[in-house]
Amino acid sequence: MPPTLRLYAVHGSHPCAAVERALELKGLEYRLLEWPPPLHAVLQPLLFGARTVPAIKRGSEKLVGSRRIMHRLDELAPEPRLYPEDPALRQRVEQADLWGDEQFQQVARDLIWAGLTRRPAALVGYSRDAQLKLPAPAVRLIAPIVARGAARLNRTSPAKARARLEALPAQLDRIDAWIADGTIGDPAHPNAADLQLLSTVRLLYSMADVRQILERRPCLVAAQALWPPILGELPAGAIG
Ligand SMILES: N[C@@H](CCC(=O)N[C@@H](CS)C(=O)NCC(=O)O)C(=O)O
Repeated sequence: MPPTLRLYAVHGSHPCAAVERALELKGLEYRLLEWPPPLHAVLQPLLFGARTVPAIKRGSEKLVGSRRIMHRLDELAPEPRLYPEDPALRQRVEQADLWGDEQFQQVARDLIWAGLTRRPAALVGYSRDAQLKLPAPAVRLIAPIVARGAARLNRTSPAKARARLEALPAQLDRIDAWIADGTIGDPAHPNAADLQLLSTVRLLYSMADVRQILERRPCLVAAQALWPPILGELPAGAIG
């Protein structure tokens, strides 16, 4: 029997949602383990030698990072492919995936943690379907500390969030162009770049200050075809 695959995640993390969807698409069995933040910052380095999630463990094999994991999943279960076989298309998907991992993911982290620092009570909504069920008053109590800690880890601030918001339309244009040229956006065959980019779009849409920028965009439609909306909401005025 193959070893059980364990996915280590933090609830609400967009790259974790991307990897989880990849596992589902491939029909791979897995166990999800959600660290309650900020415990991940202590426990992930002990277990994986790195602080970030997603990470997977399969027997003695350990991997950290959404792109490394998705490449490995293509080896473990080749169909349906996350990285296309056609070399030209694969190159485009790899490029979009890389940009999503190294640039675009951080936009959502900078916005959400800056926003939650100003409106910590919103963390209650985002935690509603977490593995660790804490009563709402307990989440409300720890939310300011969690938000401030995460904002510090991500080096974000209200000023940085405002700058991120201004730069966002051009970044969404880039994703919509990848949909237009067929790099991503085939709902019947989501690839690694779909999961990487659209998981971030989905998280962005949970923030009221960002919604207007996303409305009617092809990337929002594509994200909504892959996932139901996120339960939480960052209220208007939290950013900006
Ligand atoms: N870009 C990397 C990093 C992911 C990343 O930064 N994940 C965040 C959650 S969305 C995290 O682990 N943050 C915790 C921390 O930095 O301590 C990936 O896709 O795996």
